[in-house]
Amino acid sequence: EKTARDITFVTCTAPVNIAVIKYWGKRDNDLILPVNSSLSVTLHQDQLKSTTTVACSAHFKEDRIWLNGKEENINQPRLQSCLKEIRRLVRKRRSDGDTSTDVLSLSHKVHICSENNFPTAAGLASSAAGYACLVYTLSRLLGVEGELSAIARQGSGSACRSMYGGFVQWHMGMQADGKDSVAEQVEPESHWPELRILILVVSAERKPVGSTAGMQTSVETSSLLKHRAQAVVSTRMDEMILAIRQRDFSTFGELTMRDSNQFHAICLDTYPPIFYLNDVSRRIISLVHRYNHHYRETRVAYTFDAGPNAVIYTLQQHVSEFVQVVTHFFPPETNGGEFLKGLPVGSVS
Ligand code: 2P0
Repeated sequence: EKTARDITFVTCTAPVNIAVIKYWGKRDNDLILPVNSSLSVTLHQDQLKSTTTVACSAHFKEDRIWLNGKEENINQPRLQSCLKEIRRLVRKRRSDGDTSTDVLSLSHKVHICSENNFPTAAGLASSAAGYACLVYTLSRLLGVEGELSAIARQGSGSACRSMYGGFVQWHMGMQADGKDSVAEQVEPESHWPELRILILVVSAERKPVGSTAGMQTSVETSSLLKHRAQAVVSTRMDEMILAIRQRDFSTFGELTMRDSNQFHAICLDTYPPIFYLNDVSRRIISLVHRYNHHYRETRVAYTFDAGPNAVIYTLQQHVSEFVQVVTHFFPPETNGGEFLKGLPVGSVS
């Protein structure tokens, strides 16, 4: 935290998270309450991340926001929800009798500057890191504590999981007000230091159907989505948490691939169908299965979000060989890929 004349500002960073049990579908669109719980791994702090500075001053006339250097509309409902909820916590702290100077005036306006160190268009969970970072930075600037993941959730569902490092579960919750729809750390990043994430960028193009619109159509039309929420995720979540606790990569990897496949099956079951995977994505899926079959062991697992890019989970000892295999079948000069990285898991700070 720094003070330049009468401006107070704070800068924080938050990493991207990659789900191994996917969130797809809301039961409440305004509060962003999901139809099922999900689980993800947060990347390391110095990898793919958002950096946000929030400044506060009595001289600012209105709240403003810049994303990657360009001013954006501050009146977006999700942004307004986050600002409103943080200011509600400030008011609560005030009404609880706290008059310390780090609780800044409620009448002060904020200026927000947020940047990603990765291409937003690549569909790599930019909203998750962005909203997690915004909410955390605001909370530091305004000196408030509380259930911040429930606030980040109202910016973007998956953002609540980037509030913690390591292995993070987003509990769907039962309440209509969403107070119990929060993220919780299952294990810290130090629990499984050999785990690695590779991102295979198949295309940096913007996705044709955004997650918010896509999952809404899925909720309205897919019976597979209902089946998954009612009969699959709960058991799979227990198995996944056990696999993580036991550092059982084989089970972790199989569950991750099955869950990615079921999510994309829901996309096909949506009417009209949504296609996020392309031919290169499907070739990567086949390659991973062939590779694992060769060793008669699940050494590598893929997962795909709302786009064609593959995220690969594996262990440190298999990274260099698998990267060689990938570059053999997808030579860098022909695949149009922009980067190929081995990223350790990490935490938010
Ligand atoms: C996930 N995805 O669990 C899943 C897998 C995409 C596929 O969370 O409407 O951007 O802002 O709550 O969080 C993307 O959904 O959607 C997402 P909103 P969000 O990571």
